[in-house]
Amino acid sequence: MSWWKSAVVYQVYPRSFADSDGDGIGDLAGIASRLDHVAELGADVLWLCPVYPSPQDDAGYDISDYRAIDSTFGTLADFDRLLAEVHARGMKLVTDLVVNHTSDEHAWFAESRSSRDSPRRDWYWWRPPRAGMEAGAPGAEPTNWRSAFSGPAWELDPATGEYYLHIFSRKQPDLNWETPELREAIYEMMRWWLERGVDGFRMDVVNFISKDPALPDGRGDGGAFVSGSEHYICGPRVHEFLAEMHREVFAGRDGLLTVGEMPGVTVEDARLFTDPARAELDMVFQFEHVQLDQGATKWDLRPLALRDLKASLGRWQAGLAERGWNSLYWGNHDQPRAVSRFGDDGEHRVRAAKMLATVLQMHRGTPYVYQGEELGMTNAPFARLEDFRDIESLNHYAESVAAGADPEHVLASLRRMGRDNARTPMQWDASERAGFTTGTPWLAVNPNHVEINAEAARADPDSVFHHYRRLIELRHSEPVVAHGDFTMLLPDDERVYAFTRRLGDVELLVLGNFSGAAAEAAVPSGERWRAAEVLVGEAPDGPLSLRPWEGRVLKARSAR
Ligand code: TEU
Repeated sequence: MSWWKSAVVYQVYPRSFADSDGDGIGDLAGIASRLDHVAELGADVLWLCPVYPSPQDDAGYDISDYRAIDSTFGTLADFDRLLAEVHARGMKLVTDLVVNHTSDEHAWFAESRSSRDSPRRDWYWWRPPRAGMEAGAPGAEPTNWRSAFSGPAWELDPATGEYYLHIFSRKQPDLNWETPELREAIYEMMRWWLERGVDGFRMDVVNFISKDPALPDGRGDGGAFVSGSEHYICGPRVHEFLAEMHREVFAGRDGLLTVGEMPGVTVEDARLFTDPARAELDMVFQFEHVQLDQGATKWDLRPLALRDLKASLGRWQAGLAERGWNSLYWGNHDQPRAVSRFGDDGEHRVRAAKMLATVLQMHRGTPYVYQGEELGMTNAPFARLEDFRDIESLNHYAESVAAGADPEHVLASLRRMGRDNARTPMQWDASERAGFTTGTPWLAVNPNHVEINAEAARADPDSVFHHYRRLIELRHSEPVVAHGDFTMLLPDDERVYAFTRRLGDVELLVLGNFSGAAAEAAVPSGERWRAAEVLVGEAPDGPLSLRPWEGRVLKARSAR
């Protein structure tokens, strides 16, 4: 029963959605008070980023207790109320499951680090210093792996003289999934949330959970430390673990959605993860299309070539056509704002935001809308380092400036790629704090909220918001959108994104102009399409003529 094939997911980043108590940080009661916005959009599922107790070293992705709510966000009673409110609107609630690592303040880690013979020692990855070296000496880390948040992926615990592995911050020690008791504890916790009524999980970096237990050094020459990710991305037991999780947690339960976040996953692996016959996950988030404008690291900015975008997304469409399923996204809490990154956030902002929505939502797969995307929210005008909050950006700045990089150059890349762009408060109205809080927001409100906000968007029938609403409605009412096949057209066109979808005798042609100049879509069977019905958008200059950043969907019936 794949109900999620015709569903659209709306992602809520709780810190930045709505603050009910004036402390400047969003909370569960705030989300509950704004649910009608999501319901009106027509979303079927709400994905809630982590709200568990956390020292907030990585904005909640460092969890210190899996079965409670951080007091910043509210209480378990608030969670239950939110869940009931979501269900009352006919929507489902999917929570974030972060089980590649915990916080170093989780009771499991406290026990694990307490001594070398702690019964929970093997719940994390502990290793002695590199052979022949003194603990704490430069280069004595057990492997040369780098942390995703700069510096080595190992931290020395002086009390026991061993290092623990942390792929993310040093306050996010990696769990050791080789230990059966740890896996059982996680499954039990997941069942606890399902019994509470949640409808599934978005699983954080879940393709990192199986490491090569030999922990070999990483390959390549990036200086003293290299990624090492070839030893933990889709590691040797990852399919086994996810199949086991499915048996232990999901088997026999209906109506759920599971999506694995998987940096570095290939199409071939994704097909295995999402093949229903294998019973692992419903879908995965892949990262290829959000790395095409990046070089060796995410801070290495490169212009995006539309041909590369089409080649990549087209390959994913083809690769998961027969077996498996795609999730579709332009942005989330880790990515810059879509309209600023892939479109135009100046003169053509509204048209570009609509075009991006049209193109993405008409792909085959389950679309994810990140909060504010439905308003065409943009990147933020961060001026100085002090304007940023994210650990990834702050650590990267400190490391590269210490290594001699030009601070202005580093700041420029933070402005473009930094995760705080996606995390500025949701823009509800034109008032001073955008209707997000009555206090001081934890991250500054984008000054453009006076123009870009939900209140204005809902009042304007031509807004980005109403465009999203119509696209979601279309997915619900036109079976070809969810179930049709997919054919990419014009792979070499540098400006026009074009593809068809077909189911039975219904065919859609989807067009997007990824440029600031007018463009003609030179698609095959042009005559037929010129006579077709305009299903989404307008066509003042003709069905195949696109204004700057314009998107469109045409519908035809074949005579077969
Ligand atoms: O992100 C995983 C991830 O690999 C990246 O998207 C990450 O955000 C980083 O920018 C790499 O450059 C997930 C969460 O979505 C993210 O918010 C967490 O920080 C991370 O895992 C650790 O839990």
